[in-house]
Amino acid sequence: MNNTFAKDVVAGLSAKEKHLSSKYFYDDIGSRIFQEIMEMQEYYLTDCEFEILSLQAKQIIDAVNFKQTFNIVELGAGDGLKTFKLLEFLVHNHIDFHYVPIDISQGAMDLLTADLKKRLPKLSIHPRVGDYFEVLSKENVQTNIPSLLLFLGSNIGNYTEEETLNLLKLFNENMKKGDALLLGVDLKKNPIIIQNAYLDKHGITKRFNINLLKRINREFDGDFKIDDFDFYCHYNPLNGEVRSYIVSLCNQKVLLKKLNERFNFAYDELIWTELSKKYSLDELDHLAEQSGFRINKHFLDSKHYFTDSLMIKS
Ligand code: AVJ
Repeated sequence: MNNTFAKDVVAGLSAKEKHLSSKYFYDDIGSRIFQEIMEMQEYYLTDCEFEILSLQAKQIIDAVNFKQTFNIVELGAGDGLKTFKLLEFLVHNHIDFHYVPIDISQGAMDLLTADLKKRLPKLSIHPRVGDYFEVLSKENVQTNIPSLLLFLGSNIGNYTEEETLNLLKLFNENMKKGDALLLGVDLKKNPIIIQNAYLDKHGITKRFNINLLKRINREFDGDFKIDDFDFYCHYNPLNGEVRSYIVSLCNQKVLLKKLNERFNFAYDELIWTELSKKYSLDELDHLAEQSGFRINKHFLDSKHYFTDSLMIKS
């Protein structure tokens, strides 16, 4: 893990167009900053999805329409807060199911399990720690009961269109006919609303990005001068892409002692850190169709900013 991080950092900072992957944002500090982002008023995504799962849990479960005990497998569950309303609905209505949250972080899974045991003592919970592709394929072999997969929070937005298609196909291959996927996706909308969610005036998203440089300093004994870097991001309403960057404010050198690697940064040079892609409902229909699903229904929030789209493996 640490080794891939090192390799990716060196490759990304040696590239002609420098890049670092947003998947490395989430060390303990980064995960805490992400919590702060989710609490910002401008970051509407969390509230929208919470509204959908609070008000439409019954409609979603009715649409899934499993006639027997089933699994709810959540990929990248994190703190699982967004899912709580859905789980609560099921438990309170005595619907038989097992909740299988999967996350790469042991810490996150321990917290989530402890919290849910307290808040929903009757919940049958089977947390798994690991890469979700591995766990997913194992899980599928073990069970012959239907599964509802959850991939929430617009995490899909971090993948390029091609990667997204491959990911959906991979989910599909690991599902049984009739299994369902509930996919949380941020929708294209007035560009100003999207821009404000990412280029926030509090500077929290900036801290989220800059923390990656601090993490590299910590883990590889680097000498990134944090004040000599800034943050920029841009939403392109034509292709639905928010792209985030770290900007070098001067011509400078950085040494990563532990890796014995040096990098030059030109004045105003960019490091691309994140893609947060937004979709239209038509685009989602098309993606679903191309990856072996049929869209059952898009469940939208009242402002129509976000969708939890239910896709069934056909
Ligand atoms: C967790 C990937 C959905 O792209 O909106 C929030 C991460 N980045 N603010 C997103 C993020 C900047 C977030 N996802």
